[in-house]
Amino acid sequence: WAQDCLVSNITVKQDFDKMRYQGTWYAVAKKDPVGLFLLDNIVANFKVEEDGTMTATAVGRVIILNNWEMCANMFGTFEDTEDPARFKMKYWGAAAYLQTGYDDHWIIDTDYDNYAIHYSCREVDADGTCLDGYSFIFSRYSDGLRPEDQKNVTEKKQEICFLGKYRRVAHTGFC
Ligand code: ODT
Repeated sequence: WAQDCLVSNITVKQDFDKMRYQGTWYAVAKKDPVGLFLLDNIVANFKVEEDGTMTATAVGRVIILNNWEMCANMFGTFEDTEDPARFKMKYWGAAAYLQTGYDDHWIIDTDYDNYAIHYSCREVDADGTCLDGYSFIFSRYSDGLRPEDQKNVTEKKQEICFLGKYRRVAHTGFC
């Protein structure tokens, strides 16, 4: 199977169910974008509002204004698209000096109870591959993925062409 790494060929979770995705997810690994923001101790909490909109809060350690280390409190709303696993995420911080943005937010795969793989390509190159993107591997458990989920997660990392580009996300209790 020849891999072309085209963003338009990336497949996502079939029939994604945002109700089952709700609750707490711990980032266990991250592929950073250009100008990375969230460093570690990243925990997201997803919810579906009464009107059906998915929203999330996230915390994580960040360094702002060259050397100030803090926990960022972030908020996001997820706009639905024609594909239930592809959203547009509008995000902002509790404080004005935190990042704001509008990113793709794709759920590549999840079993809802243990692991999830999130993907965002911010800039598609002229050849259709991703020039600047980020990805989170989430676990329902702060101490990492279950051994039985690791093979599948590794395969998905390869399918989104980010294999080898992840770093571990520590949970030290900072946030
Ligand atoms: O950290 C980076 O370098 C890029 C990512 C910045 C996005 C932070 C947005 C948080 C918004 C609220 C929470 C949502 C949870 C999302 C899950 C995955 C993406 C952060």
